[in-house]
Amino acid sequence: MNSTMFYFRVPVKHRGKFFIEKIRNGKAFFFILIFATTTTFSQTQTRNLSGEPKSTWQFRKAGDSKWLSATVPGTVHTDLFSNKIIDDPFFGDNEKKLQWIDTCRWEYQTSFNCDSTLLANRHVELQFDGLDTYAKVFLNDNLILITDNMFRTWFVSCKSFLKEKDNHLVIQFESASKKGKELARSLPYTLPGDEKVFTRKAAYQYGWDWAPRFVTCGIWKPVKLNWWNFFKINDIHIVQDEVSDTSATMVAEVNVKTDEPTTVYFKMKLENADQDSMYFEQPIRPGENTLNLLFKVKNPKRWWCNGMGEPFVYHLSIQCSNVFAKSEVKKLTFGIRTVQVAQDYDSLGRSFSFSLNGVPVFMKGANYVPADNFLPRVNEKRYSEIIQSAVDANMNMLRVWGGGVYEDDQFYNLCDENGILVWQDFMFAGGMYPGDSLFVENIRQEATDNVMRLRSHPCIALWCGNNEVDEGWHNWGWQNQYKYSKKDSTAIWNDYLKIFQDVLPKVVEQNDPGRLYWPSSPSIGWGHPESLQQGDSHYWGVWWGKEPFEAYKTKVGRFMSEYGFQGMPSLTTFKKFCDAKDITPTSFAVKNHQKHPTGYETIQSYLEKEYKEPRDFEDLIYVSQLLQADGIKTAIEAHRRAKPFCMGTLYWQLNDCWPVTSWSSTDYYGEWKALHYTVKKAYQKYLVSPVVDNGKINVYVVSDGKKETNAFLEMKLLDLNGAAKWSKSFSVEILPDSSKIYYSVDSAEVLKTADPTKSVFSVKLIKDNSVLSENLLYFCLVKDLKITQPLVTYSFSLRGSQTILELDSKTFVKKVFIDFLDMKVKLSDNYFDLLPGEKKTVEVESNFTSGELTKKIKIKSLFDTF
Ligand code: BMA
Repeated sequence: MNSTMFYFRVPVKHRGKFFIEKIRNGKAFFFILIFATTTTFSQTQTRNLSGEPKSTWQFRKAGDSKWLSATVPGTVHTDLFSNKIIDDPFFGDNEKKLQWIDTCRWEYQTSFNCDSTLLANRHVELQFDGLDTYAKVFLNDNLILITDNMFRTWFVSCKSFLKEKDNHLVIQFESASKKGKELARSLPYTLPGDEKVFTRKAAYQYGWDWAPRFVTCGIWKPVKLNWWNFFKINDIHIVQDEVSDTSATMVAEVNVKTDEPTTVYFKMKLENADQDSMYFEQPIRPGENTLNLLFKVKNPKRWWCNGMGEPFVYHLSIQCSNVFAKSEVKKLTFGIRTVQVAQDYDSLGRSFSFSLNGVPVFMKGANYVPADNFLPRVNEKRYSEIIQSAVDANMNMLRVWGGGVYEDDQFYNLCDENGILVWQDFMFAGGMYPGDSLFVENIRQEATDNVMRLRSHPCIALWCGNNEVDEGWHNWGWQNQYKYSKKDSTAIWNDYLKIFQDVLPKVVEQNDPGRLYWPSSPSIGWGHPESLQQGDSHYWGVWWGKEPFEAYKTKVGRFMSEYGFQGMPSLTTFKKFCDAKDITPTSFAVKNHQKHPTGYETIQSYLEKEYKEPRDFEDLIYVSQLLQADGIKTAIEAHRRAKPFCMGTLYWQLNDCWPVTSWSSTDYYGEWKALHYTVKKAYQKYLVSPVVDNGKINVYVVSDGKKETNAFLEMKLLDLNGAAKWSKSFSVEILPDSSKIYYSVDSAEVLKTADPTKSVFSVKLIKDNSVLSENLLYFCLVKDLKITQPLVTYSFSLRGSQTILELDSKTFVKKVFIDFLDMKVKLSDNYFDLLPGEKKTVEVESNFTSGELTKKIKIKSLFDTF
């Protein structure tokens, strides 16, 4: 494209709205002049006060005379820790000793200069991206802001309070838990959820069944100083209008604020598309103006989720100008895609099926919880490791759970770039909320701030009102527990309806129309049969209900948004929060790093059924991980086999906020538990899944592929020395987007006289010499398998630049665990069964040489725990 195209304003009416549309040529020279020469007042500038040039922030306990150095963004706990006032909050049972922190008031201060040019601007404002939670902000002794919601962004016009030298900014934090308790006392009844439901603060920080209680406070997001003269761009929202293969019509909804009538000009450029800059012109009125700039993207590339294609993200730059001034260049991204949720009535209930760009997609993923109790510690590297672990495990969706936070922009950017759709909860979980007008207004603002911040991300799939609030109210016996009168009960439920059926859906409708608002997850509690016929389900019959893993095979709903089982983190992780002498099941440290009231007992009761009693703590860790992986594998495969009845599975939970025994598949330090390797295989595009049903072995193949493909199905019954006792292979035409039994046989016919305790049924789906999916089926409990002393041999080699670890054994090996202890090593597979005579290839990613790896490697298998 050689010539530059220039456009000027012609408001056109389209679908009831006015758009500013491009027109060829016209005022070409004028536009060039505007953007090339308007430099007099380069305006809308921002300075980050958080850490400039190095942190000048200090903090102290209210009433103390001494100020200590602070990190902003940060939290009071991490500041106390880095000043060596407290020990590591995560270590041992320090949590118990640190509860005094949240009963105190804390103060932060900094000072900064503003040069005369800055002060000459008509507008100067302070922007607080996140204050946790009850704060009073003073600028040069003037109270300029009072806050009560950590999820909101606050802007304060402050020019009149500023001077050139030594501006003193002080932020005082009240105790959120005290404030919550005080608010709770103002109601005539007790709300489930204690003080936390009164405070708009991340609920998990009050303690959860996987989180410690650290009700922290502080300046948890950046503080900025903004200044401008003539106009300010408040917001840019990219909306998709019409899309065909050759063209997409998009609208940049730009919100601009001005003092005086003026004409603004926009220069817009798609940075990563072969298209010319676009120019727009529009007179604006004093106050806020929303301008709809219509633009086209030629031959648009769609955004696809992981496994379906490229998650293509467009990079757009926008600059605004009038004849006196121009704004900084704003950079933003967007994707071209549609996401819908079909809820069609059928003979079995009502579907719940996501489709992307009109194509139904089975959702494979997990629930995401905040990655730290002290959120400012989560940096871009940590976010990318977490999202990468989702991508590596073949996921296409994460649910941002409602007891945490609306995540940082970096999280959503990474989801956009990696094709991970986000089920976004609003931040309400497991309690009932007050409904007074102040509280409701606060929520409305919070929801508006966050919907506006996140709506242009292609990853956002739906907005969900809350986590387990509806379920709790209807199924957890709160009415009896709190002895509500009929009147109280009605009042509490009406408050629920106000927030989740009125305020939040309206915020979504107004700010992100077209995106589904789903009031509560799950839509129906797991005790009710209807929960498996419609909506999304949290199935906790396994774990909370103590039902066996087998129950996962039948308790399959339309969209499984939660289910889970705990596994312990690795010994390396235990060593990071425990003294060696405390690594015992009964130590305070180990007990404190299990937050479920009967967590270890529940693990033990399932373990006894399936496994032999582990010899020691190290074995317990390993076996607990195997158990967790067995359970969730059973669930995931059942969910996928039930496609298209079931169209999604998100297990509980992907990650942790501290080192703990929990339902997570990757721990606080990013280490993969056995479960995560298992998920990676269970979420492959093609899944071969053998299952015994009514005396028959049914071999399913599940395909998430959009095209028919042929492959080779190879099945064998092997004894534990590798001798084939039965075999069958044939080619199969795998139907697109399907789940189907491709082979069914009486298990007696396969087993014949074989000893079930010495047999394994192996099934492989092979295409062009590579294995698309493989799986094993056993005919007895793990503890009854007659496994013998394994003899694993292994070697490292290089394939190109890729380090390869090859393993084999003459006898069957159950659950090979390759351990490099404290060395950071990423493996393509781990915790697998090794069949006699079959070579297993594992890709190894690390900064170590083969020699170093050989020195450190430890190989363990289940036999070693007997
Ligand atoms: C689910 C979640 C969390 C909880 C988890 C494990 O219901 O929504 O509230 O941590 O169960 O108990």
